[in-house]
Amino acid sequence: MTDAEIPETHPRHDSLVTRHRIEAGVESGITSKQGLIAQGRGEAFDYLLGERTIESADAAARAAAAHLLRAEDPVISVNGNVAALVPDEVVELAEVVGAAIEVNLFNRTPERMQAIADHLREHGADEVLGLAADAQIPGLDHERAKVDADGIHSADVVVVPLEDGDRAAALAEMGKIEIVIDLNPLSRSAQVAAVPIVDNIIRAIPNIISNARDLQGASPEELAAIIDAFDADEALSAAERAIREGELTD
Ligand code: PTJ
Repeated sequence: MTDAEIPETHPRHDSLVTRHRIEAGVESGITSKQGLIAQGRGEAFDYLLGERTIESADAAARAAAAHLLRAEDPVISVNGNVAALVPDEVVELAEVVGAAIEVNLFNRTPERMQAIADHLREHGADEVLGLAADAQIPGLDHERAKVDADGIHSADVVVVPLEDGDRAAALAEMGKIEIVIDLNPLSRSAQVAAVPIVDNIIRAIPNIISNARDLQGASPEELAAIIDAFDADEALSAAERAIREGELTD
């Protein structure tokens, strides 16, 4: 079944489309098998959130847009799940905020690196970083530490969706401003982020894009005010409350 064949009226339409994309990602060598497990975990949190963008995630998406517009060298990190789920949206966000795109994998193999870079180019990316791997994130074991010197290594703001906690912590140690997209507010990645967006990536990236378009002409003072008003701890607590106390409808 393709995306188009899943009826829009189906009560779990978005969830089925997402599953289908991850499955196709595994079949084409983009997504790791562990990516299926990660997707299942994310889905459980999303179900408890009511498969909607909660208010605190909306505020986080706006703060993320403000950070990205203010950044000197923003980079969007892409793994196998992100490439399978939102390739068009990653390319669009990179264009709107002037960010680089870098493939950075937990289960790194040359074949997957290449397949993901090709996939992103097929979806309109001009340049995809990550293959040079000529720099290291300090404090991590070899494969996971590999990054590009002119990409993640020198970035000031990094978008790290569905990230492994150790690497997110190591990037924060390097002084990067991290924008983490993760449906689990208790994950270490979300906890170390300057801006944790507790939302499904299929909603979060389009939300950052529309906020970035809206803030395109904003003054540095306006961007600073949005960034200062955002409280990461409060956003995480609000997400945890929503998950623990949410009312299930079906
Ligand atoms: O492609 P690779 O080799 O880099 O591997 C990528 C995965 C995701 C397999 C790897 O980074 C991994 O194992 O991640 P974790 O530790 O399972 O963490 C993934 C996090 O993303 C979990 O907290 C999930 O709840 C969350 N998540 C899963 N799907 C989504 C999500 N968050 C937002 N949107 C989703 N669709």
